[in-house]
Amino acid sequence: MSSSQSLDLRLPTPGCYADPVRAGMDADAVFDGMTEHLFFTLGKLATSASLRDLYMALSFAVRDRLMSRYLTSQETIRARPQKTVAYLSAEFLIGPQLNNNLLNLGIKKEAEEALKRFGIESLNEILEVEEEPGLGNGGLGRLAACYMESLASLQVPAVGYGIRYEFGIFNQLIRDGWQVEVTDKWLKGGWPWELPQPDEACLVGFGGQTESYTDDNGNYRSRWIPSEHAIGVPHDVPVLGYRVNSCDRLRLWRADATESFDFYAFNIGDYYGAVEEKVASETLSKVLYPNDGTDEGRRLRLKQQHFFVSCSLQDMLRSLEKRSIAVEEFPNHWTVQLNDTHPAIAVAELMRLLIDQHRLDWDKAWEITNRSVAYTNHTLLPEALEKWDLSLFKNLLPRHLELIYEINRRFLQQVRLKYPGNDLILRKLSIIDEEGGKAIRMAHLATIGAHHVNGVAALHSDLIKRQLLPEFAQLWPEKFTNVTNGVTPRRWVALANPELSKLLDKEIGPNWITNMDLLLELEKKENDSNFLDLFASAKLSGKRKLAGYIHRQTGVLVDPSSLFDVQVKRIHQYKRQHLNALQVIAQYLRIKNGITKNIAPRTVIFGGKAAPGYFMAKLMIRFINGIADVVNADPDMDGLLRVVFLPDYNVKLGEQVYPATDLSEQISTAGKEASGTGNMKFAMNGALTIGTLDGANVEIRDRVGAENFFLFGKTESEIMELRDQGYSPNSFIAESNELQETLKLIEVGHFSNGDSELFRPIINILTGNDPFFVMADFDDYLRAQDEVSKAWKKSKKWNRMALLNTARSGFFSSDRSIREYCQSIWKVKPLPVEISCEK
Ligand code: 26V
Repeated sequence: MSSSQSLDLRLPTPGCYADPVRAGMDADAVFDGMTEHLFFTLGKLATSASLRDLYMALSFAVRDRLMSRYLTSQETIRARPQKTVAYLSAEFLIGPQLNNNLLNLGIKKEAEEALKRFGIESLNEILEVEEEPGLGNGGLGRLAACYMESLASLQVPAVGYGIRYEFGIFNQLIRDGWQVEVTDKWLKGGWPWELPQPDEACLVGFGGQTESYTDDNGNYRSRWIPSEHAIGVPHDVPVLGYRVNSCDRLRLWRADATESFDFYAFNIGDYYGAVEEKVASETLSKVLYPNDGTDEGRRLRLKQQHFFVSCSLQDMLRSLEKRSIAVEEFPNHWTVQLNDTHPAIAVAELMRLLIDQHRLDWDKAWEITNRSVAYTNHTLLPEALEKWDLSLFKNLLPRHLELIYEINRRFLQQVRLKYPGNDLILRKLSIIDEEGGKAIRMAHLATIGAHHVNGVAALHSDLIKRQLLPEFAQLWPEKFTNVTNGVTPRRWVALANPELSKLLDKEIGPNWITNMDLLLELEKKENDSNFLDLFASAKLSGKRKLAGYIHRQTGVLVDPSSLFDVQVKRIHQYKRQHLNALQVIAQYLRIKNGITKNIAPRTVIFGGKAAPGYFMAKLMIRFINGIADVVNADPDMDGLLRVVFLPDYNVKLGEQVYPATDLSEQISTAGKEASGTGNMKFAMNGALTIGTLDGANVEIRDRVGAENFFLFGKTESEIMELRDQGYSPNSFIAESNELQETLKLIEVGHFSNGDSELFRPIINILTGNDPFFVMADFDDYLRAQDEVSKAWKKSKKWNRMALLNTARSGFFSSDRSIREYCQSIWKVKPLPVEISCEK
C-alpha cells in the first residue's frame, strides 16, 4: 500500500478536512483558540502573556483556520488533475502575514473582539510585533508575493517555489547619515506561518564528473557522479485567497546536510571534518544575496539557484508519479514560470531529469521542457543580466553544461538553416558568450527553452524585442509578449488604507476589492465637493499616522498638512534619487533667496536600501541625510520644507507610506526601469505621479489621463539620440543657473559640514559622463515640480486629480496580470474548492 493510500484512510470524509474544534470563525472561537495555544503551544498563562505571546497565539489560531482550506485545496488539486502553476522565484517578499490572513478570512473584527478579552484595545499593537520575512531585494520579490495572492484569490491551483533564507535582506540602520547593515534574524522568535515537511525532502547533487556509457538498448548515455549533495527540506506557507476556500502553497526549500554521505568521514574518525561539511551544505540557504553586481559569493549564488530549482522540479515530477501519471504528461499538469533568469537552470535540469532519470529521448524531453517553461524578463540593465563563468559552471554542474552545449548545438543548427553563412548572428544568439572569458548567458538559455518570453510593462516588452534580444524576436516573433505588472489591492488598499477602504465600501460597495474596475464609478464623484473632502480626509489620516512614525523614528517633526512628496524604492543611480535630492537643494536655495511665492510647503520623504557593495548608492543615502540635516535645522525652512530619510524601508513600512503620499516620485531614466510596482500602489492610494515615460509609468499616465500626471524628462528615444550624439552633461549645466548654483553649494561642502570632498564622487559622476542623464533632465524636472506646487495650491483640483488616479487604477491590480498570464501563457483555469461539510 502506498503512503498516500494509507493517508486517505486516516482522513475523515474525503474532500472535507474541517476540524470542528478549530474552524470556528466567531470571536468566542478565536478567543478559545488563542487560550489553547497560549497554554499548550507556547507554555504561557494568559495572565503573564506578553504582546509577542499574544501575537503568536493569535497567529496559531488563525493558522488553524487556514488549515481546512489549505488541505482541501491541496486535495482538490490532487484529486482533480488539472494544470497547476509552478512559479519559480529566488525571491518572495511576502510581508507580514497575520493581518493579510485575517483580512482574507474575513475575521478581523472577531480577532479584535478576542484581543479585547486579553486587555488589548487595538489590533495594531499586536500587528506591530510581527517580524516580516525579507526574502527578497525589492520589486521582483514583492511581485512574486502579489502574484501568489492573486492566484489564490482567483482560485487558480498554484505553487510558489523558492528558498527559505535563514537571513533575508539586511536591516538598515542610519548612523551619522550612513547606511549600516544588520543581519536580519527573522526566525529568531519562531515564525508561526510555516509548516516544515521533512518527509518530502529532496536530494540535490553538485560538482563531480560525468561518465559516458552505453545502456541496455545500445544507446549512448551520460551519467553524473556528483561529489557533493545537499538535502532540500520544504517549508510550506499557506497562501489564502480573498474570501474563497482556495489556499495555495508557497514551498520554500531549506538546505540540510546529508548525514549518510558523511559516513566515510565518520568511519575514519574525522568527526569534525564531517561536521564542517555539514555546515557547508547548510550554508546554502543561509543568506539572500543583494543585487549589487559584485562577484561576492557567485559560486554560492549559482548553487542556491540549482538547489531550489532541482528540488522544485523533482517535487513536480514526484507529484505525477504519486498519481500514476506518465511523465510525458508533464506539460498538461505543470506550467513552470521563471521569475527572471535566477531559476533559468530549470531548462537544463528538467532535461537532465527527463533524460537521465526518466530515460526519455532527447526530442521528447525537449518537447516537454519547451511546452512547460515560460520566462519573464525583469531588467534591461546589462550589468544585471546573469552570466556564469564557464569554468565555474563546469565545476559545479558538469552534466548541465553538457546538456546546455547540446541544446546550443541543436539551436544554432536551426539558426544556420535560416541564416546560412551569417556567423555574426550565430555569435549573437549563442548561449555561450565567447567575448572575453567564456560564459553562459542565462537569458539565452531561458529564451531558447521557453514557449513564451514576456516583459513586465508595454515599453519594457517592446525594448526586449528591439534592443535586448532582437535576433531572438526576429526568429520567434510569436514567442515574445507583454504582461504589465500589477499589485494586489487586498494588501495595498484594503489592508494598508482602512480609511480609504471604508469610504470606497460606503460609496460603491465592497466588490472593488476583487474587481478594481468598479472603481471607475468614482469618476461620477469628481465634482462632488463633499466626497472630495472625505477622500482628502482619508489621506490626511494616513499622513497623520506617518507623521507620528517619522517623529518616533527620526525625531523630525513634519506637518501633515504639507505636501508629502515620496520616493521609496531601492537606491540606485538609474532610479535617480540624486535628481530628487538636487531638486530639493534648488528649492532650498529659492527659499534662502526669499523666492517663496510659488512654493508649496513640502515634506520630501526618501526610503530604500542600497546594496552593501554599491558605493555610489550608499553615498546617495549619505547625501540625502546631509541635505536633511541642513534643511531641517534652518529656521528659514520652517513651514516650507522638510527632508526625511526613513530607515529600513520594507513591506511593513510601505503599508504606512503609500496611503500617506500626495506625490509619487517615479523619475528613473527613460528605458531603465522595467516596470516599477510602487508607482501602481501610489496611484491606487490617490497619489499623483511626477514621472518620466519609463516602465509602467507610461501606462499609468495613459489610464489616469495626461492631465492628472506630472510628466517630465527625455523619452527613451531622445536619450538614445543624446547618447549617440555624444552626450555632454556640461552643455546642460551651462544653460541652467539654478543647476550651477545647486552643484556649487554641494561642492563647497554646505551639506557636509564644510567637507568639500565627501560628495565629490557624486559631482564627478554628474559632471563627468553622467550615465543616467540627470543633468539632461534637471531643468524639466524642476519645471514639473513647479507645476506640482501650483496644483497643490488649488486643493479642490488636486483632490479631484487624486480621486481620478484611484478611480482609474484598476488595471494595475495583480488580478488582471494573473488573468493575462493564465489565458495567454499558462492556459490554466480556476479550480474552485468546495468545503461541503464545514460547520
Ligand atoms: C539587478 C542588478 C544586479 C547588478 C547590479 C544592478 C542591478 C540592478 C537591478 C537588478 C534587478 C534585476 C531584476 C529586478 O529586480 N527587476 C525589477 O523587477 C520588478 C518587477 O517586475 C520591476 O517592477 C522593476 O522595474 C525591475 O527593476
